[in-house]
Amino acid sequence: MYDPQLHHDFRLLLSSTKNVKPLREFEPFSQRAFANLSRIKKLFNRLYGSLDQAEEQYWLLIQDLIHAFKERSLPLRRQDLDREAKRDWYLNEKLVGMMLYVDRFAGKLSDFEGKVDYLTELGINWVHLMPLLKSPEGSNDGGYAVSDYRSVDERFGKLEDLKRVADKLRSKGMLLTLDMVMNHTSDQHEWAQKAKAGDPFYQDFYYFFEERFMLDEYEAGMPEVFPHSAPGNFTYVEELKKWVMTVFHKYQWDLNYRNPIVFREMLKVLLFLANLGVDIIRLDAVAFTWKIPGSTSQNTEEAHVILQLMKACAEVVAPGFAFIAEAIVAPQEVVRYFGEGENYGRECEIAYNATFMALLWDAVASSDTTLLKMGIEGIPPKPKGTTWINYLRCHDDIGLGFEESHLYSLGKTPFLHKKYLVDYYSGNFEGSPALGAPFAFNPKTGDARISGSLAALAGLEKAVAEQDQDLLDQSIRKILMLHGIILSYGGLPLIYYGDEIGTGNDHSYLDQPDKSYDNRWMHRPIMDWEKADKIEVEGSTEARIFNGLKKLILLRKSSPEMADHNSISIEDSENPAVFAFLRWNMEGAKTLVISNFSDSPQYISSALISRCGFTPYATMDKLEGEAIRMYHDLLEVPAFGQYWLTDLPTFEAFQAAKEMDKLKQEFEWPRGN
Ligand code: OTU
Repeated sequence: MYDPQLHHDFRLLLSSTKNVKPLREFEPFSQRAFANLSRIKKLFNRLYGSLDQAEEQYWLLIQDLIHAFKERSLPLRRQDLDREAKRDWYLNEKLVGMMLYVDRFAGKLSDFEGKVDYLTELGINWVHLMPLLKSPEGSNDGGYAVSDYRSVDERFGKLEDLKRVADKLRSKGMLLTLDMVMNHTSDQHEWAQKAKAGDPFYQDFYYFFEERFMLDEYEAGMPEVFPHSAPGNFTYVEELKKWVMTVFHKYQWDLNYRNPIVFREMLKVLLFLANLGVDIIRLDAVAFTWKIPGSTSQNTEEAHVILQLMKACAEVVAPGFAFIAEAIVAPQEVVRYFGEGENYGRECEIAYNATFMALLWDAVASSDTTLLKMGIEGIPPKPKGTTWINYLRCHDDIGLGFEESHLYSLGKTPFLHKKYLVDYYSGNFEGSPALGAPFAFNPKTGDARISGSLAALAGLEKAVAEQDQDLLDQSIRKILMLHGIILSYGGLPLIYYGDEIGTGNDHSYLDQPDKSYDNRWMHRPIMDWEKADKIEVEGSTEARIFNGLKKLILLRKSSPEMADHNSISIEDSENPAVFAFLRWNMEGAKTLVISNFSDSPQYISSALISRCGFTPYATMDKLEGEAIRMYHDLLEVPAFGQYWLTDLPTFEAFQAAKEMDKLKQEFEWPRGN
């Protein structure tokens, strides 16, 4: 929107800011600013318009943007322009991610550099390095309690090391994700320390209450995130004789975004991380950032405005910088983080598909994909240009909140079904091969979530311990089948470190007082590199999983229909144990992914294949690279088996492809082609 006064003032501000010469270099920035200034103002005023300092703070914010752009390196500015032209750089079928703790995976950042080849060997070209900014020794929630957003914790090295890693990844064409812990700081952060020392300016950075009754209205509506280890949402600060809001642990103080200075400070942190060379930022706990007394204080309108405003500002400074919303909330709520209404598609580009993840685990425990299908269909459509992170495991627990009406319609009682799943994955159910554990059991509600590594939940750990060959084979198939799904389902696959070699639970956390209260540490292993070496041993469990995954990754990358343009349809397999979906693109490429969630072979009819536009007897499975064989119009899907079905190339097409290959080898294509 054209706003002459705003634009005039902006020009004035820019030209009076030091070191913005040559102005020519600021051209793309100014253009983007002109396009966004009024929107930024509108969003800013929705949060802060009623404050006396609103106008002043708005211009300070704009000045922050100028400074941040000034700090942005030339290669990153150039990359921004490229990415603006290729808006779908993060929707790509070529992208495959892994998340890992640098210290637990490799040691220091400098050691991590030496492990990058291991990742590329698997086909990983995007890494999420879990929290590595400065955080207190001892309890720090795995780094999600940051005490300094501008330095790297010495456990990992120095800021210089992080910059070097970022550069190295970029030079290899790999993407980097870091966390932005935006809802809270550590109680050791300078702001918290100053607040504790009595400085009212910094007390305003947090939610403080002098009397208990003042917070009761907040507390009444707020659920507890860690009821077992951190009950309640407030902590008494003895020094001040005041209560401070602590939704997570008592050492994680919730930031008060009602204060525009907090917003600005956190935006500066965000842009600082962008300027380090982070490509995609994971915004932690985005659902929690704006509290309203009496409400759950999650997913509030204002929490969305905060993100929209951050996005609009980031677009001006660093348009090649994407946001992941870490909102582990109901599907109707998650999609709102992509932006809705006039902000449709203008909030976060990426969000965790936690519902899909939990539904997959439900289907595994039930050998039945009905709830999975219903659940997916219940996820509202997302805007084009946005995408999911599809994952099986991460550093957190698995929440089991399913749509209750779906469960009732299947004749299941939500509470009992959840209990079944918790028992199943804790190995407390007859016949369950799982070795996980309940997480955050809440005696008040009877609620619980699940901890445990993929290998533990899928039965592999038990198979190894009991030397049960059948169970071993079965769990490897299960692990590959599940990965095959996240690698082909619409979105970005994110593999959890250690899962590529079937790492089991790690119980060493129990001896560490800073971790023993939190059993999520059982699935945050110290990487066992001797085990990883076994990927070279033919037939070993590690080799079977690693190579199986590698193949799936290669196949994803060579199937352009795997790029996420909302091009997916869930298909009716007419067999509850079998999950089927079709991926396609506008150029006519398509793949039908069929997965069997049971431990016995299942059959699907050729009608499914025909319905998806294939000729049943001229269809091949990309995974095996051969034509499928059907008997009496039925296709057998082995126990925990999977197909990626596509057209069998005709003899002519095959010949033509061969010719093409020959041609490619004989000619060197002219440059620039
Ligand atoms: C996130 O968690 C992180 O992933 C957790 O590791 C942190 O403990 C937490 O934030 C605090 O920083 O906020 O939006 O196990 O699923 O706390 C959801 C519970 C979150 C997590 C939940 C999640």
